[in-house]
Amino acid sequence: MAEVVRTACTRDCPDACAILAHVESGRVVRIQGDPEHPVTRGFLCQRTSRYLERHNDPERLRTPLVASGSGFRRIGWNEALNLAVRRLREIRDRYGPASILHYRSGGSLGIVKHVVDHFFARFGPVSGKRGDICSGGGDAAQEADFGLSDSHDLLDLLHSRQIFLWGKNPYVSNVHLVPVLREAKERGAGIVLVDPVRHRTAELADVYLQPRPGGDLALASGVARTLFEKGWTDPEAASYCDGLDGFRALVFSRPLADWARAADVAPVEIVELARRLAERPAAILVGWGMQRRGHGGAIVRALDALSAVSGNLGIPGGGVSFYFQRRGAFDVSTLDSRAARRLCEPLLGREILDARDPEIRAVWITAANPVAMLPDSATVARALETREFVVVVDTHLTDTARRASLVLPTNSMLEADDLVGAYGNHWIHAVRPAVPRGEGVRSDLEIVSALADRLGLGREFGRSPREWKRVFMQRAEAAGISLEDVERGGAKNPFAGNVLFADRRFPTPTGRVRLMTELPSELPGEQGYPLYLLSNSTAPAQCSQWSGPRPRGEVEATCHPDAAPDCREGDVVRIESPIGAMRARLVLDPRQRRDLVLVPKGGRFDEGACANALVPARTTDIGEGAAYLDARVRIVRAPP
Ligand SMILES: Nc1nc2c(c(=O)[nH]1)N[C@H]1C(S)=C(S)[C@@H](COP(=O)(O)OP(=O)(O)OC[C@H]3O[C@@H](n4cnc5c(=O)[nH]c(N)nc54)[C@H](O)[C@@H]3O)O[C@H]1N2
Ligand SMILES: Nc1nc2c(c(=O)[nH]1)N[C@H]1C(S)=C(S)[C@@H](COP(=O)(O)OP(=O)(O)OC[C@H]3O[C@@H](n4cnc5c(=O)[nH]c(N)nc54)[C@H](O)[C@@H]3O)O[C@H]1N2
Ligand code: SF4
Ligand SMILES: [Mo]
Repeated sequence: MAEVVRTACTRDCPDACAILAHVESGRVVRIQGDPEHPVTRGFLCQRTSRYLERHNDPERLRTPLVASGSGFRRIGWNEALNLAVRRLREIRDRYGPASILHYRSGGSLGIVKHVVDHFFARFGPVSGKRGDICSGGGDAAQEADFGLSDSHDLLDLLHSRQIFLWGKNPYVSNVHLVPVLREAKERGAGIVLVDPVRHRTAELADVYLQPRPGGDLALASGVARTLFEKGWTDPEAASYCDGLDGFRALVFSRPLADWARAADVAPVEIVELARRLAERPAAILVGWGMQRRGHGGAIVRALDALSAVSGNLGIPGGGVSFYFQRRGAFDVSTLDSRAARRLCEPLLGREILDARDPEIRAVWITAANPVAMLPDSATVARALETREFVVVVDTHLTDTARRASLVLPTNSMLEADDLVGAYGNHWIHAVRPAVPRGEGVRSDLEIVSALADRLGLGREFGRSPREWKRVFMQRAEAAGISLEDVERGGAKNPFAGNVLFADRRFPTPTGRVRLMTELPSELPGEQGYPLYLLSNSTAPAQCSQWSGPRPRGEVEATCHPDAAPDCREGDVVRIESPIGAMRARLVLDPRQRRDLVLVPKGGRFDEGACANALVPARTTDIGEGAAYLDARVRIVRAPP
């Protein structure tokens, strides 16, 4: 008899889908999107539709591994946990807790994962990270401008007359936005796409602009200038914006033709964007890729300003949406989040190598593959290889896990017991194990509970996942949404409204929007490396996690024929940057810009197929994000 278990997707994805897992004789035989869920609408993305292959993958780790010679030796859980406790305690007691670094990333967005941070705060506090490789620049921009970063309800887009997809590829990285866009379009909304990379979403758009990578700051300035010149700004704007004169002066500092040239678009295209933005209500959906640049924060600030001066803030169908507060419904305030010090995430490799007083001697890695996913992979790899003790908790032997002293195998998402909130809509869900976790694996919570038990760290670590969920749901329960509600198919975050800033009051020091009034200084070029390396999300992969069979050989690199003049379609090429290289198979596409090459954002470092081997470690202008997409490269023919 098949049983259907309701759960939710914990992957680092804006959608947080409601999943129905069909279980027969203790095995998950099929997963599907919940047809009744208003966002999931019965379908899952390409990568998670194939998740069963990852769950059942013969390469999944089933037993702890300890480094031995140049490889690993299998050990039992008891031995593994005792070893971890002994080494962590020795290093903490001898060199101080700051000599241990805990690094957690987006392998699972489950809220119960915060208990791992809590454990390391109580055991130490140990060193942690600061900044945010994913959204640091944009978060800081919206916090500066509005006092917080959040969004209108997803379905509020059905009230928009114009929808701007500014640096977004929802067909790949936000698939449950696509049906909403289609519906809005059927109701007459215009769709504008701004993206230097030509991709499938362009087919959905009425207007498509293909600016220079990072040209958005100039583009937005030109649009704002046009709004002022044509008298299309909101006459009330001065009543809720600080810095209006300064922003106006900024956008008038150059003529429209200059802004157009800097953005590499035509002046008429700028005027068309301004016209559509003035056709209120217009919603701007800000992608995440674009703010992973040296000027990433300034770009998002410019889009915030566009929405403000065009009168689109706080009205149904308007807004400038970058992020939905996925943790907003959950109460994690009882958890300890202290750190002895914080290392800058985008620069992590160098920061580990350079840390002093004390040096970093041990690293514990939770739900992350920093060797493949952080900038400057080689330095991250070296930083880990040169530590005394590195523990990696993962389902697979990743580029990072291969550098561990101890690898602890963990559960898949279909065995997870957690809570999750979306960052592309306001829904929250319970994650429930469709099947019990396999014998050989332990959840992150079980692992830290076992460590805490051995260390005598207190009874709270003995709580079950459900007991933790009750704690985290307390605030939502008080607002009328119970754990049982979210277990029955999810619920909307009770603290999120449909329209953000509807009263046009902002949680800034003055209660008003703070407009940007200065342009950042020019970014340096990279002599001899004419192409931008755009390492974007791809449909079959979740960052470095592929679905289906293990990829082998070269990744695909797509560019305009003029960007690789001596090469032909299908050639194996070397893509080189000042710090590294990768091999790739060339796909030529005359619709792309001539100044960029497109590769997958994930990858396999040890196989020479990883974009981050080429990406220098640099921070964004604000928020300590990672400027991944400013990496410059050249394409050369690979020796046979
Ligand atoms: N299939 C799949 N989905 C994913 C992921 C994945 O790995 N695979 N990753 C997930 C994660 S971690 C995140 S954070 C989210 C969000 O992921 P995002 O980073 O938003 O997604 P991407 O599709 O990589 O990037 C969005 C678009 O930004 C564009 N872009 C890059 N530079 C510029 C620029 O200078 N200007 C403009 N206008 N556009 C630019 C890119 O060309 C791309 O089309 O997606 C999640 N979804
Ligand atoms: N070049 C380039 N690099 C990028 C980006 C880019 O645009 N370009 N985007 C960046 C972005 S947006 C992000 S968010 C980061 C993502 O960086 P990461 O979060 O490091 O990315 P993943 O490759 O998904 O690695 C997560 C790991 O967690 C494991 N895992 C899954 N579930 C669990 C679990 O429950 N417990 C534990 N312990 N492990 C689990 C997975 O098997 C996987 O190996 O990458 C960044 N890197
Ligand atoms: S990865 Fe995103 S789109 Fe795919 S199933 Fe999970 S939440 Fe849904
Ligand atoms: Mo991300």
